[in-house]
Amino acid sequence: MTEDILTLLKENVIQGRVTQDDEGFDEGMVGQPGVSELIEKALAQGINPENIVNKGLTAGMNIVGQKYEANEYYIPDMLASAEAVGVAMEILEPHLAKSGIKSKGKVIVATVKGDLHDIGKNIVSMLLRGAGYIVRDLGNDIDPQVIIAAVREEKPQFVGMSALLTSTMMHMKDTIEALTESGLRDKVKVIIGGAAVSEEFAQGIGADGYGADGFQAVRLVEALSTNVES
Ligand code: B1M
Repeated sequence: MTEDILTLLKENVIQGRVTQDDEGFDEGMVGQPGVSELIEKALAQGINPENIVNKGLTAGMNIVGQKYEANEYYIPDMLASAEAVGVAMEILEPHLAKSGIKSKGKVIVATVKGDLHDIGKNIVSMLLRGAGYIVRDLGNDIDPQVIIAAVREEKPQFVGMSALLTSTMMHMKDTIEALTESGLRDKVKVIIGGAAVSEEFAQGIGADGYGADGFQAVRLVEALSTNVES
């Protein structure tokens, strides 16, 4: 029974179905329970929230990632799945806290100053949440000093910045310099991403890593976590 619900959950993440009213990627699924109904059902049956996240949500998003890399899924499909996971995580959040599952760490995420592109950053935030991190999303058009203040106050292990414009990407460098000037640079790992930037750029500005997509961002944070105190 547990496995059935988790399998259904995984399939509905892949289908990008938030509720029973949604069509889904394959269509014709209206009326069948979506992710939100399945999460409620799983919780009512006492299924461990950690299994719900790992075997349902994250397992589903892993398949979505494979489909995206294989050009079988496009960005709207990925967004639908990411939204389903986001809704699921909102329902699960209080239960995760209650069940005593330790979060894997905290990540402050922002699109840099002058840049209003937030779709990619939102995907990264949702995937990180799905992978078990607490994400504080500062939004878009975020001044370096706002990031510094958030690091000081919230003491995250990671800062993640996104930039889509060649005219705004240098604010990533400004932010890293501001972290250094504030004596906070060695307290956080900095990862960056977005269409304007690259691995080479990340190295050039002294970031700790670059993620080409949301899944790479999660893998990067997981890899860097082994070197970070929580
Ligand atoms: Co604009 N825009 N845009 N735009 N826009 C681009 C980026 C552009 C490449 C289009 C083009 O000309 N071909 C171009 C930039 C050129 C350049 O700088 N070299 C451009 C421009 C010029 C502009 C304006 C200046 C246009 C104007 O007004 N004249 C203006 C600037 C506004 C501003 O920011 N100040 C502008 C405005 C907009 C809209 C508001 C209309 C809208 C944004 C809506 C929104 O985000 N809420 C928009 C859009 C939609 C785009 C395109 C078409 C799509 C961007 C997107 O959402 N991609 C874009 C062209 C393109 O990229 N094909 C374009 C989907 C998203 C999932 O991908 O964000 O790359 P992406 O995120 C990926 C990865 O990059 C990675 O993971 C994500 C998921 O896989 N990733 C990270 C992202 N952040 C990460 C962080 C990480 C790790 C990975 O770690 C922390």
